[in-house]
Amino acid sequence: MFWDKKIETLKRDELKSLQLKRLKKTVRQTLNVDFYRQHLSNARIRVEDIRTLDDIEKIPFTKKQDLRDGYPFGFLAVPLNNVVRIHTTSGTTGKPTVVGYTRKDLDTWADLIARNMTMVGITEDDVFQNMVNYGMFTGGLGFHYGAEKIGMTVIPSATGNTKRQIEMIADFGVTTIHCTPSYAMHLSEVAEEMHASLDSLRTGIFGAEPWSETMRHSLEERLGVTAFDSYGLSELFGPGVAFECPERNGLHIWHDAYLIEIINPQTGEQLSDGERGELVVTPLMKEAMPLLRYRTGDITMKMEDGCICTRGQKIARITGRSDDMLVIRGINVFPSQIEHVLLKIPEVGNQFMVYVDRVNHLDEMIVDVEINRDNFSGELADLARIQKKVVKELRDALELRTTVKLVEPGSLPRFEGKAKRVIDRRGDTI
Ligand code: DLL
Repeated sequence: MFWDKKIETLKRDELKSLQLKRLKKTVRQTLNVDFYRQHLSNARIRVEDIRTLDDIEKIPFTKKQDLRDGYPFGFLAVPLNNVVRIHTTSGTTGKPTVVGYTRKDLDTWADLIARNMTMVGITEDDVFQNMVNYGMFTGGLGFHYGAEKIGMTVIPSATGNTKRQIEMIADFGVTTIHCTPSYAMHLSEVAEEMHASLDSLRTGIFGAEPWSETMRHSLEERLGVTAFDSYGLSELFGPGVAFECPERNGLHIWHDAYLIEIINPQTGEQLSDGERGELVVTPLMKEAMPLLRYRTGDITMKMEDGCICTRGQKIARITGRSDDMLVIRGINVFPSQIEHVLLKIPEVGNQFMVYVDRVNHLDEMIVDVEINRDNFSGELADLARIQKKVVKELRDALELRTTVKLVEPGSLPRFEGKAKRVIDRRGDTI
């Protein structure tokens, strides 16, 4: 099913000429921003120098820190009275990043979300419960207006009060839910405790953080949904940048709206299809806050062209962020790999926390995971057996020795938004 078949299935040549036209317009639009006027002049680039799509490589990257330095409105390319909404991303340190939208931006964004949801078979007949934060986070209002555009029945339930969320699913006959995968896992636990029926559910849209294939299987089984991965970031409107089609093998990126490159995060060099690196995006349809070659920090790769759904080239699911990657005794570890291992072990639950310490100059990784009472005899010997098993599975997958602590079911934190499962305490050690 298509929301805008012509644009979603544009032939390569037509797409390239549309991208080039929009790229030139975007570069011109950025000249309203002091930072970009300086940035382009330092690199000796004029709009006329962008003659082909490859010319984009002449333009230097834009980094998250540049946006932070422009706080609050330094990156707006239109007067503030043309900005009808702002969102912010909460950074872990310092000032947040501010994103502005014109009325046209909001319309473009809602349209991209509508494309995504229509692609997976959602229609105006669906009842949609949007269980994410409705404030400065882009997931709430972003999906809300996209869903309304399709004509779905929207329940803006936001986060919190999980029992009430479950009652609403049953009472309103909700067919489609949207939340972070970690909240979906919590929702399924609470529904099980309540012996609640979630029979009306058919589709789960999960995103805003990395999640593994094992997590997908687990959510599908527990919630009775088909689960789709949704990717986006506030700087590029929010959700809606890339989304899985019913094939669920990679995410379609909307190439008429986003020009993408994959680079080696260390050298900035372009990588080929099939090589994993950092996603760099130049949005082609943003008015209030155009960006050039924005470094997302997200790790993925371009996949081979030719999905049977006939839409364009896909990217692989995001494995993590270049800055979330833990380097433990020289070995690269993404939290999603740990999740993948733990979810395959029936004796433990699906919640975990990872702590990283430096002890006598050596990195130590401690993984706290809840025991699953259904598969645990209660004997001390069984506890030792399970612990050994988890250590072994983690070692086999990560090639790393970890300390595993088995904890009581329900004792680890649950998350309503993005999960924070890693606490790196190495900086605290003197
Ligand atoms: O998380 C937008 C969003 C809302 C996407 C709802 C999907 C659903 P930010 O808060 O700016 O925006 O965070 C963006 O989250 O750079 C990724 O690191 C991560 N991220 C988003 N989607 C995925 C995903 C929203 N599907 C940052 N898989 C991005 C992995 C994701 N990571």
